[in-house]
Amino acid sequence: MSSPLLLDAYKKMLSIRIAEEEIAKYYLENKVMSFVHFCVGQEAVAVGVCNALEKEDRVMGNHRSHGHYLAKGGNLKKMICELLGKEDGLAKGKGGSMHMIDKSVNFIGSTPILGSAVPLANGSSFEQKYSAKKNITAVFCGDGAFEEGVVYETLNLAALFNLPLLLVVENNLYSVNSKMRDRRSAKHNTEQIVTGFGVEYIKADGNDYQDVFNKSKRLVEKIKNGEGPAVLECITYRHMAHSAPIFDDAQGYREEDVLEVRLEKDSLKKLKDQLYSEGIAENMLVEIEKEIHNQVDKSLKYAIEAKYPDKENLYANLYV
Ligand SMILES: Cc1ncc(C[n+]2csc(CCOP(=O)(O)OP(=O)(O)O)c2C)c(N)n1
Ligand SMILES: [Mg+2]
Repeated sequence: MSSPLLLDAYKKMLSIRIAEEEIAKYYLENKVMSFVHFCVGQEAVAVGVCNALEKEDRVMGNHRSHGHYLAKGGNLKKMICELLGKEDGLAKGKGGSMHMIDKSVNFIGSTPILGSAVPLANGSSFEQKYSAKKNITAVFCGDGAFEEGVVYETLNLAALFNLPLLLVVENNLYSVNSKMRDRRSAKHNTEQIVTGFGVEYIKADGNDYQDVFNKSKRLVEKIKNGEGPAVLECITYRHMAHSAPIFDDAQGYREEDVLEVRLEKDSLKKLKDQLYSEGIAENMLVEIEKEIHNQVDKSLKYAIEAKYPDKENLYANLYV
């Protein structure tokens, strides 16, 4: 992959990380009006997959979707407004971190009920196929959500109708803090489950941008070629706690992904090392980081100063 493409990916991943690290500070000051599930450590999955998509391709997310939204070309100001409950937010400040939607970039929604976005995304891919559109829908779900029954119903229907669906299983080893071996039989085999439905399956190193991008690209091309749905399982590490911007290593539940390993295998570190080895100067990366901080600060300032919804609009667009 050429240096400009890698540099572009690095900027996107670093923007997500810096945005979340800055949001974390506000969260700890109780200024964020919503639960937040941080994706620090998982940026290569979001950017690797979304870089393999076109703007017209659609994406759906879950409860941990800041990275997915920003990687799809989302607007950071609007995302932060949503977290702070401001009217200019993606769901007019009423949805929070787990209910983001922005049709202008074909991010068609995120839902925190585990697995629930998967059949919705399948509906979108059904519409794409039967309207003879050339695009696909990609949906992200975690390893915990992959255990929900509705995911299997979706795989069955997607295969039956040969739908243009890419299911990205972001396997960060835990569902909250519960380990795979406490949730699945030792004989559990995700590849066999997926291929048993007649759906293609590929595993990627979710801590490696190039691996995620190359495998996503291959699958997206096949799906667009009418070869049917696919699952990309990305093994990745969540650096922070399940739903707070704190480091929870002291809880002792982590095994493979202890701090030293997370830092060593960090996708941003890997990309940075690759850029250095291709001759990118250190001061260039320092400047890029400064510029990203500037942009994030501006977005935060904008969101802090933005207005809350008027009282009379509080119940507008609410359906339940
Ligand atoms: C149907 C359902 N059950 C339980 C929950 C509570 N819950 C929210 S996130 C989460 C863990 C999800 O794990 P995973 O799918 O692996 O995603 P990760 O948080 O690791 O990104 C749980 C149990 C929920 N949101 N929906
Ligand atoms: Mg998980």
